[in-house]
This record gives sequence, C-alpha cells and structure tokens, in this order.
Amino acid sequence: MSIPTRRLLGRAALSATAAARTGGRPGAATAAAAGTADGCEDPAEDTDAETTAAPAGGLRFPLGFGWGAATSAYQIEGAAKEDGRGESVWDTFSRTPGRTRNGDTGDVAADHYHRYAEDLDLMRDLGLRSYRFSISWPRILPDGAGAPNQRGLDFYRRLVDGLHERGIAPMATLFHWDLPQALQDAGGWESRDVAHRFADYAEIVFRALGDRVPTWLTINEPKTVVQNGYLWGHHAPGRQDPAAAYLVAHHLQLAHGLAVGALRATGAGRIGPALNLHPCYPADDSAEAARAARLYDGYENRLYLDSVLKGSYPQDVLADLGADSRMVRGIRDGDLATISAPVDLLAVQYYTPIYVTADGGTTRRWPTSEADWQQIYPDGMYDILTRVTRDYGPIPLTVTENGLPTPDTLAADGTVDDTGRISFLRDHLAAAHRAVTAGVPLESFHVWSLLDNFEWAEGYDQRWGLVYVDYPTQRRVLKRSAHWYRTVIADNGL
Ligand code: IFM
Repeated sequence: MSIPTRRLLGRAALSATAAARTGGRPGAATAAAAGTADGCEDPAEDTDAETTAAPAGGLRFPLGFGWGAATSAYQIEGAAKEDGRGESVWDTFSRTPGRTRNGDTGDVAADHYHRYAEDLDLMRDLGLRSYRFSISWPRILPDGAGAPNQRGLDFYRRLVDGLHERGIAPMATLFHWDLPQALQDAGGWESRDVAHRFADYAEIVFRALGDRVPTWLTINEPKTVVQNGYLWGHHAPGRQDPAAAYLVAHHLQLAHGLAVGALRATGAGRIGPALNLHPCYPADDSAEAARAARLYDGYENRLYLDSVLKGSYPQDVLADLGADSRMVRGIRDGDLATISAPVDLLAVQYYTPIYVTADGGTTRRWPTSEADWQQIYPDGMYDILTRVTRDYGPIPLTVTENGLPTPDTLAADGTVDDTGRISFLRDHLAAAHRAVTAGVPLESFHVWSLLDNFEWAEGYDQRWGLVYVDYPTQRRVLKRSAHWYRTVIADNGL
C-alpha cells in the first residue's frame, strides 16, 4: 500500500446516511457510539441474553452469531528468531532499507508470542466468541519443507487450548503472507512446486491441531500477494512483474485447492478461502465505464471466486491476459478441479469499493481513512455479501476482516478515544445485518484487528486495533471501540 494521505473521515455525513439506510434510527447510532464497558456477562455461555434482551438499536443478529476479531502471525507475534522459527519473505523485505515506513519490521511487533496469555484474557474480557489468527509457516517449517519444528507447533497448541479454555472458537488461517524465505529462494509462488509444499505444510498443521481447530482458512487475500507483492512491489517479495503476478495467482489458487484436499484426507473441520472482495462500480453511466468495471471486477473478485466456487477462471480475464500469458500457459489439466474442491465456507474481507472509469482507471467517491486506498462506504458491505450469495449460492459466509486505521493516541487519563472506529463498525455492521435480513447466510464477523500491529509497508504508523498497543512498554489498553464492541457482543446486536 502506498504512502498514506491523511484525511479527515467525514463522520457526520456518514452517520447521517447510515441512519437513513437503516431505517432512520439515529438513536441507535448515538447509543452505540456512547457504549459503555460495564455489566457484560460472558456471552459464550449466555444464550438467554440473546433471546431476551433486544439491542438498543433493534438490529439483532442470529442466535449464536460468531462475534470475533482477527490478527495475523507476522503482524503481532514478534519473536522472530525464537524457538527455531525460520526466516520469511517479510523478514527479508522489512529489513531491506526503504521498504517499510521508518524501517519498521515485525521482529518484535506486539510481542504476542510472549504475551499470548494476556491477549487471550483480553479476548475473554471482550466476550469474543471467535478468534481468527494465522499460523506462521516458517515457525512450523523453518526451511519451508522437511521435519516440523515442534516448538512452533507447541505455541499454536497453547494458543488454541487457551482459546477453548475461555470459550472462544479458534479460526486458523494457514498462510497470511509470511512465506518461508527458503521457498522464495526456490522460486516463491512463481514455482508450481511451492503450491505442493503448502499442501505438505497444511497437512502437518492439520495433524497437529485438527482436533482443536474447527475452522480453517487457506490463503489470506491471494489478490494482495498478486497485486502488492508482484504488480506494484510494495509488499514482499517486492516485484513489479505483471506476467509473473498472474502465474502467482494461479499457483495460490492451486495451493488453496491442494490444502482443501489435504484436510479432507487427514480429518475433520471446515475449510474455505479468505478473499478480500471489492465491489467494482462504474464511475459514470456510460457503457464504456460499465464494461471497464466488469473487467475490473474480473481481476478483483471473479478470478478468485469463480475458480474456487465455479471451477473456471473468468473468460474475460483470461482473454485479457492472453493465451500466451504465463498464467494461461501455467494452467494444467485437472488444476481447476483441484482448485474447486468443495469448500465449507467463504471468508469475506471487505474494506473498500472501487469506482472504475471508462478508460479503465479508478476514481474516488467517498472519504478515505488514514489508509488512502480505503474509501469508507458501508453499503459496499451489503453489496458484496448479497452479490456473493446471489452469484455463488447459499454457501456459509464469515466476515473475517473489516476495520480501519484511526489516529489513536493514549490520553493522560489512560483512555483511547477512537470514535471514528465505532462509527465505521456500527455502519458496516448495520449493512451486514441488512444482508442477513435479505437472506445472506452470514455466521460470524471479525473486526480487523484485535490489536494494533505491524501494518506491512506502513509499519506501526497506522493503528487498526480495538486494543491500543503502547509499543515501548507493550502495554495493552482497550480503546473506546473495544468497550463498545463488548456491548454489541453482549447484546448480540446494535
Ligand atoms: O493488515 C491487513 C491484513 O493483514 C490483511 N487485510 C488488510 C489489513 C489492513 O490493511
């Protein structure tokens, strides 16, 4: 992601439109924004609260809804050189001068590797029912392949045991961008063999943790690896090579399918992909803009959705890439059957819409957050959830990421007042609720992120957490949004 342009969020305007969209319940918004922390019970054991107490704004979620928060290994764990962990592409990339803001690395991050028990207690105190985290491939296989590192597996065993002890369901992502450097040296995702190494790694993890992890996600945001890692080069491995990028897309999809097969062969549990989906709208009423938006949608969404859920890549994208492209030449007989092995759920990550101009460029229509790529448009959440159900059938959905960075500071009285995050989440949850009302089988929602963390090329400048991390001391402080979210969870709605 490129250097951010800091802008104000335009909160008042957003709140007004949200109130209109949700049936004019401004009182709900006010009550939610003023949410307090106290008096909540453990909702994991309190289904009565769901059936009897109506949430203040009347937006009640389905019984047993999986309220959650998400993180990823490299962004929070730290302990980069401990207990046998190997190097990942992000170690290499972030330690290369000029690649990340302030030269920040994930070497220490939020020190979660050492503080996981404290973080588990925070999750329990928030009332989380689901925690989505990722497993670090180089902690399990320091060289990318071969014998597993037992100390790495033990860490995740302690983590999932701690979740169960606190009544929180683990949801584990197998790959959240920290490819072992040894595999990058062997060609990275441009090499078809890496997809098979991923399946080997997945099998090891399934055998070690499969009895304790009910839900698995394969690859986090393959599109981000393709675009940020191989098209624009501001994520690891820092390439700018469009031909390689789409071959990488195919191998990531293949790796997903091979991991699904490995799960079916080794045991129980549910599995699906984790896709960041961007609704693509024409920027004007012209036929040209409509056509351009359709193709853009192919690259942003259908490339990943169709291959997994329909067993084919979108023809318009393949035609645009060309028969001679490395990707098209890299597709072998049987690959699409592997990629489209039936999945149990689809994880959707929604952050921003895209407005496509007649010439195939993009433009902005809504205020951005501190992340200049993110336009704040809650209706996009409704549009993408209903679109997935309409186009791909009633596959169970989970939102595994939604959130924004806000300019949070720790006040002298020990509080962090991130009202912008409350407004954002309230409006996006209201949109998700509308999708549920329209028939979308949404079973859970995870805020990105539980903790402030290493935001990739942006380092530690952007704060995405419900929980503030004071990096010099590693002290955790619940932000105002965390207190608000605890109330939402306790009320099973807003
Ligand atoms: O921090 C990232 C996360 O790793 C993947 N999805 C988007 C988030 C915010 O940029």
